[in-house]
Amino acid sequence: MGKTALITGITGQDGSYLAELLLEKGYDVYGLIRRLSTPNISRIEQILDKIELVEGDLTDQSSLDNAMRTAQPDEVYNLAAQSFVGTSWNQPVLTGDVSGLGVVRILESVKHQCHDARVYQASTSEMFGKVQEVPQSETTRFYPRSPYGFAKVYGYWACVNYRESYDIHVSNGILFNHESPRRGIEFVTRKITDSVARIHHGLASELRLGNLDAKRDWGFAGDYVKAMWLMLQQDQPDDFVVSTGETHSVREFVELAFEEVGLDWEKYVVVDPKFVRPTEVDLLLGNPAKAKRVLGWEPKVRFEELVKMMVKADVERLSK
Ligand code: NAP
Ligand code: F7E
Repeated sequence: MGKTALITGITGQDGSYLAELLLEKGYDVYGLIRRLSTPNISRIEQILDKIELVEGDLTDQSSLDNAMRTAQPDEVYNLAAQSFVGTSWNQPVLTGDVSGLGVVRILESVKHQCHDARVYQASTSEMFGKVQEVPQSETTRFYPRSPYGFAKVYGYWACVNYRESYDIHVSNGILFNHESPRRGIEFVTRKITDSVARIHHGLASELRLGNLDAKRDWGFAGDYVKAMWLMLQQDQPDDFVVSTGETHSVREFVELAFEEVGLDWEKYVVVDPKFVRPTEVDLLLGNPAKAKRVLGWEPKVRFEELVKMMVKADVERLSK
């Protein structure tokens, strides 16, 4: 018999790629979806007839219990979060409630409704924050630099604790930044590629950004959801860094994106203090050796290809 998965955050970037991957593998896929005045289903429109949506919210325990009872999942992928670091300073309590306490609600629900389900928790390189060593691995000490970062550290340790206290098969994927044409428009990569496409089509004349010196280990979301799945196929739950092992600055991303449409970025980019954060994560560089060794996972899409893919998609979208 095929397996059943429940994905929280199915309407997000990763949720949509993961749902497609699991459908390809023959899973019955359930997705938790929260009530909004205008439904946000643009990323999953192409698979709506193949998945089941269950209403629920990470801040509401009974809705999570109901989702677990309805789906009876073999695997639970907890991808839902208030995931934008910038917003987390303006909404620190909400961020803690959804991205931190929400993890405990999921674990409680699994404990009571479907104890044998395997759980994936969307942990993050933002937990390393002000990095204590380079590159960062599973043993690097955390030093979060935002309300998002410290909410995720709470969620991470909740998973470790439920694994040890209740024998729940729960794994943390410590994923470094991963992007795609489906990335939310507020994140820097997509903000850049969308603006490059607008400038290319004559729809905009400048791009306002914050810190161009920040460095990130950027990969492709389509590659990273495969690592999530692989983690839940292991007999033993564990924690894994998922990254490319390369780091690039925001400035490098900008240069390459403008180059793709034959423009000189320095004529269009304006540094605006409005986009500079109260505390910055200056440098992220992950060591994915354990994911390679244990899971056999490696990223396929490299930095240049990722930038090209995203610029191309935005140029095509806006030409319609
Ligand atoms: P995303 O595009 O922002 O998607 C977040 C999802 O969470 C959306 O489906 C959103 O639903 C849902 N959500 C938000 N608040 C919720 C609530 N209260 N109850 C239920 N659902 C809620 O994020 P992503 O890039 O796909 O990332 C997926 C997960 O990985 C997140 O947990 C993120 O923190 C983590 N992560 C991301 C990266 C990255 O680089 N992308 C790296 C490491 C970790 P709506 O559509 O209704 O808003
Ligand atoms: O910022 C700098 C900004 O918002 C990247 C989330 O998926 O990855 C993501 O978090 C860098 C930062 O992503 C602008 O200061 C400059 O240094 O694209 P971002 P993030 O904060 O790294 C981690 C792994 C997650 O877990 C999160 O959920 O770019 N930057 N100028 C800017 N950033 C934005 N957004 N906008 C700017 O104008």
